[in-house]
Amino acid sequence: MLLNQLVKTLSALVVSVGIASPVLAAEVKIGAAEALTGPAAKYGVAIKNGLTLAADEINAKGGVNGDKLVLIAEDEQGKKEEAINVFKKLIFQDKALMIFGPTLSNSAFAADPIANAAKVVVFGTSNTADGITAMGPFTFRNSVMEADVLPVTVRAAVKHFSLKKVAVIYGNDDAFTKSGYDVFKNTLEAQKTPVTTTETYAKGDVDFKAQLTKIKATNPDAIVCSCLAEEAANIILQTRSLGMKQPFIGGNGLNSPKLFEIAKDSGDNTVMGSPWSAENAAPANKAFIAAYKAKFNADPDQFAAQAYDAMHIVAEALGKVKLSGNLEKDRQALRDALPAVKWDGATGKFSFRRATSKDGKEVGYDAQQDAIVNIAKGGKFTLLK
Ligand code: 1QQ
Repeated sequence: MLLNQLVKTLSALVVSVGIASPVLAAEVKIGAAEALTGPAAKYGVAIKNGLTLAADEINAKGGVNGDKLVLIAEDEQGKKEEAINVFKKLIFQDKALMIFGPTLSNSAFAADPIANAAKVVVFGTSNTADGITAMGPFTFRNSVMEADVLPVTVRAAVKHFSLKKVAVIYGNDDAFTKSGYDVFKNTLEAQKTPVTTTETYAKGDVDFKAQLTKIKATNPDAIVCSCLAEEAANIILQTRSLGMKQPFIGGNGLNSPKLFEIAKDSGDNTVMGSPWSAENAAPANKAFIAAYKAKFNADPDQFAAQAYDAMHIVAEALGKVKLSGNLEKDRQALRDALPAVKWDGATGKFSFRRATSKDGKEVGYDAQQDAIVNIAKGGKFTLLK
């Protein structure tokens, strides 16, 4: 209380000497557990940037009900154990109101139960595997599930390339690549596209020649890849070195400029779906892209856009909550305010959809958003028309 008083007095002083930026009363601590180093950092750093940009914009406009959003970003390295450690630090030590993250679904399955047990909102901006929000009522995400995106992607790719049969490759030891594979398998069956062969690899593999040689022998029209970006890029490059020219179809893992840093133009004709496109000329997206470029001197990607929107979604919910200073109550109040939020941001119109509950268990909320299908041309994704 004394501290609050002091902040207010200091704030008044700042106002009286005429500094232009708004003066914010209290601090609302928002945790972010993201992969800031290691192979998943290509996603995690973009996410941190998106969260930072949104928080800075919100604070510059007066914060949330006069309070300042303070982002506490910690590196969970894309590893389960680290995600658990970082969640514990943010919840029990930093006493964050809520947590964004972790970057990978694989880590979310390990760490989200901690947030649910502590009754703290955990908000995934990049987790797309099945079952994430089934972990508990405090789990939210604005990342669109592979189960919602892949059927749209596959249908568009089959039509565009007149595909008759495809081969499949996926990582069988990662929750996201495995879940994406399950969705691809069901989708291909439902859409009656035969699979010539299904090959697997493990996290960290760099040589895919054995699997690709088998795929080549079955002569598919395209290759479906449920992969993270770096593996996908190496798979694409090695396919070309084996003289294979097939287009690729992928999921959320491919939504990164990293794909083209490694695969360059060899990645052309890769088809993937996302709610976000750099070409979406909606004012909110144009403003986001311009602000991101100005702040980070780099082009944003889907992960930055989803994180940016996610911070705005949380701020919108917080705007409806009168924070009491009682952390337990405030965490619950944020949880209760989130489901009703609707937002039209960089990724377009967004609302929450209650997850499907199995065996009557209490569940969280998924993203309700349409996917746009993209195709790679000249080393970047462009809308597939
Ligand atoms: C997941 C994903 C990855 C591509 C996140 C970066 O979608 O792990 O769910």
